[in-house]
Amino acid sequence: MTRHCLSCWPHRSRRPDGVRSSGCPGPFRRPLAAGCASVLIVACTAAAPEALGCDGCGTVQGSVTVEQAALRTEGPKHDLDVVISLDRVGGEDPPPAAATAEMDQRGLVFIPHVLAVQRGTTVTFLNNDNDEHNVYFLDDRTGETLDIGTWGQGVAVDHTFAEAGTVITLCKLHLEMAAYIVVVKSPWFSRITLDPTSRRGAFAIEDVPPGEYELSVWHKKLKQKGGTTRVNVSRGAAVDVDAVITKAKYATKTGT
Ligand SMILES: [Cu+2]
Repeated sequence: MTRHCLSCWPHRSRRPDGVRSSGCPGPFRRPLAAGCASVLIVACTAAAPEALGCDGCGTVQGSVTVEQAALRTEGPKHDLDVVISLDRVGGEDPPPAAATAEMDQRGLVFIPHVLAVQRGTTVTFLNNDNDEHNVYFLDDRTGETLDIGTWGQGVAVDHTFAEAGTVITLCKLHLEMAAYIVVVKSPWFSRITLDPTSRRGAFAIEDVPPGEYELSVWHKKLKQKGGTTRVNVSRGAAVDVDAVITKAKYATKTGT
């Protein structure tokens, strides 16, 4: 997450006619303050992830099942979204992607409710309501907040998430609005929606280079039972992982 870089806030506004204008003039062109150097690097030097379409890559696939926990299965803030991600063990993740994603505000709801992106991704925040909306971030780990502004219908503001972590996304004008941006380190991740009846969902992460990884399962309320799972991907192989998420008190790793 790009925290508190207000002097070089890398957002742009999009006018209702669709033409982007600079709401923070020249953040990518002028010299940045020292604390913002990482923003410039992320924006300008990101390379295509090596994972995409690589020879000999494997697939990590499987399922996520809920145990011993109730789930909200309906409404815009349901509990069915899960993010599965892989972190390479003892090696570098590919450089942050210069990717883009969108989060809309429509009908007083953030859409999607859970957005997963690789660090370095620029998210465009849209407003498709007649009302003004605000966007501010609450870092789930540090408790730090960042308000990126309030704007009306048809305007869009970009924000680049440079650090991995969970960013709770809120609107100061509509306290019922909430979303989660799950910023992961690597390009190997998948967001799935659990089936509300079976409380289970399948996932497949493709184009994973051979090597060792830690598989993490993120859910806004529940924890991965036993903690992260070590996964070894062989050349061209598919690895099956069946993960469980449950209440934190049941998730603690035992017997180790
Ligand atoms: Cu709002």
